Amino acid sequence: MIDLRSDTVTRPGPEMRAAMAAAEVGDDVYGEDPTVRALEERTAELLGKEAGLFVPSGTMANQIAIRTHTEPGDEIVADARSHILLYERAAPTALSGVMPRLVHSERGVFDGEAVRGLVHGPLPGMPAGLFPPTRLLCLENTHNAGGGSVWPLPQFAATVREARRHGLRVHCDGARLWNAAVAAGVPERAYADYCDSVAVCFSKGLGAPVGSLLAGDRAFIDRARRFRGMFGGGMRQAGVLAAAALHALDHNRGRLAEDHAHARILAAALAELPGVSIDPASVETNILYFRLRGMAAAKFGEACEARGVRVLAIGVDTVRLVTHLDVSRTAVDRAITVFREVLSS
Ligand code: TLP
Repeated sequence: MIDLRSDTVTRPGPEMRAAMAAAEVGDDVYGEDPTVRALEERTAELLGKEAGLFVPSGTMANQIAIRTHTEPGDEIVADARSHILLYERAAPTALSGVMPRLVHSERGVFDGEAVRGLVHGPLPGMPAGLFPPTRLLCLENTHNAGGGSVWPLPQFAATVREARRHGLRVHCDGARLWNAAVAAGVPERAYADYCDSVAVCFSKGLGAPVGSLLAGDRAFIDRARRFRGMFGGGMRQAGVLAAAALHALDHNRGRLAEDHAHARILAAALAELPGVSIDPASVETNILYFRLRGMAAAKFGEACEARGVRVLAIGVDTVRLVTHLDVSRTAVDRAITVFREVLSS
């Protein structure tokens, strides 16, 4: 089976499993797991931050960040189709009691003006303290629902600058910051330098089975540790998982450009097929979306699955494909053959 639903579907290979089996471990809630510590230090350094906190998932990393930056009754600003607002089960309201204010953008990438428009200014004649404080800006890079889009670094910097002007703190959902860095040709920390906190995932393009990390300054991470415990994310001998993440950093970060090339090949082939709408030029990293005319996405998905290719029917007429470690060039060619068969049958 060729699984193009997500880059979360990768399975650890023999070398990664060997690294996991050999990991030195301890009770991480006591701070005694040397492999977790090594991962936290290494990733924080890579992101140019003082400290890191290993957590089970990207969702938890984002939600701990929101809880740590805010107090109930605050507002946060995020793209309307950000993962934080679209796919995290209303956690910002349920767990942090914050009010989300939405930026409506084309591909999840916007500018300072959009932020400025959502921050309340003092209004003469209105009571002081009428509006809740707007505390946090959340940016996503790459942007999943935006089609794996990459923030151009100067635009990222300018948007953050405007947010700072209004006293906002800044969190980056960098589940796929690795991909953004490769596509933009800059180190991850070039983006991270502008942010107070960054969440990165090891379980997506990097191919580890589990694990994400939240990075920030020491005081932020100390406070975040409290909320990791509150949200049930304290793990014990988590070194077996951290070892997989360290292995992923060493071996799988350097190959992400291959996934991006595979996504471009898929997009170019799809653009030639009847009944498919896709702009190949919009494919910047390892995620692509296309629309179908004349066939429901779910039906397309079933027909592909019957031929050994899994895709994600993400809407009535929209399909998502994600390339990753376990999708070879041969698999890409096979998937294209299957798409052609299904759409011409
Ligand atoms: N995204 C998953 C699904 O939830 C949609 C996927 O298959 O793409 N931030 C971003 C930008 C993400 O894409 C994801 C996962 C997360 C956070 C959450 O990570 P996990 O699944 O580890 O909680």
